[in-house]
Amino acid sequence: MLTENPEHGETTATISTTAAPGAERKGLTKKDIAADHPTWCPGCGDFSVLALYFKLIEKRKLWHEKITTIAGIGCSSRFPYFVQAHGAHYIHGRALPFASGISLSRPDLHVFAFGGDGDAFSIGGNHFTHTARKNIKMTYVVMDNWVYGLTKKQTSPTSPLGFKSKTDQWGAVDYPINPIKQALAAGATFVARTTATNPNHVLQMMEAAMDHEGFSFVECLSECVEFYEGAFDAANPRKGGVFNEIPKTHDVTDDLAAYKLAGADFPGHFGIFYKVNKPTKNAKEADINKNLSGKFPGLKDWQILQKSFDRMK
Ligand SMILES: Cc1ncc(C[n+]2csc(CCOP(=O)(O)OP(=O)(O)O)c2C)c(N)n1
Ligand code: SF4
Ligand SMILES: [Mg+2]
Repeated sequence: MLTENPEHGETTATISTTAAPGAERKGLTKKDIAADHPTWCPGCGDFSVLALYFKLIEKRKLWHEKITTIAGIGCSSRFPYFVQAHGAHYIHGRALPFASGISLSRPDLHVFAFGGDGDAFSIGGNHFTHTARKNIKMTYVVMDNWVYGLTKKQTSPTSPLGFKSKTDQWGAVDYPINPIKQALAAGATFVARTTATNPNHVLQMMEAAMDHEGFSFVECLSECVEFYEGAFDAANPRKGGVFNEIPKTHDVTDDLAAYKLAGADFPGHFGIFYKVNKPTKNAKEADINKNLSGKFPGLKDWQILQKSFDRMK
């Protein structure tokens, strides 16, 4: 498959690897998964997230044909270009509807979506809400850098008050959203927070998210060294900050406790805020399909659908 981004005119080839019949299939190595050389600025936090995604694929022996990597538009959303696997760099803010279609039609795949704070919470804000409330099975990692990086420094929905940007030359006046609170309020069934400067923790959160049966959301702080340098120093012990994990006593099934925890001043807490099991839209639709196909033995799905359309005429 060849994916193309009309905005940047780039293309990337994606491959599927199969072993010869009878031969044992080896796990993918980083060499098998790495595609184009990432075009991010040296020092960008997004490199770390990509490296850990490769690690996840290697560790969990995910084959090319079993994963898909989807993103919207932004620096962070260039992600699928750098992964040698099936995926798409889609429309700004629309990664989740695209990923939803894949998830609902291909329950055998692990669907991963990546994006930035602008992509997720500005233009894609409504899609975030509805994908979360429908509990569509996928993992969504938002690389939050508190700024629009690709378009060279505009205020994003997570930029703090007073942030000076091209759209707020005198400092941001709009109250920022809190991604964790947003995800909880929307109905996400797995909500976690991590930071690109703590690789082990990023991998841990991505693995737990992938194993969750439902919509799993991970906010990953990822510094834009070009337009918001030092934004997350307070969360980085190597820069004199603190990395506070969520207290072990926290009950991850308690949404109110999670909401309260998410309200802590920056740098706040890192880890899994919320995790509950609730039927997914995938499972509910599969049930509907099963019941209907029982009523129309011998008919294919599209023929049953056609019958419904014919009745509506
Ligand atoms: C419909 C549409 N509106 C606006 C843009 C311009 N645009 C591209 S990326 C972007 C924001 C990117 O910010 P973010 O999602 O935070 O990603 P980052 O670059 O910071 O990783 C904007 C406004 C666009 N590509 N399409
Ligand atoms: S502009 Fe910022 S977000 Fe974009 S690649 Fe450079 S450092 Fe990363
Ligand atoms: Mg951003």
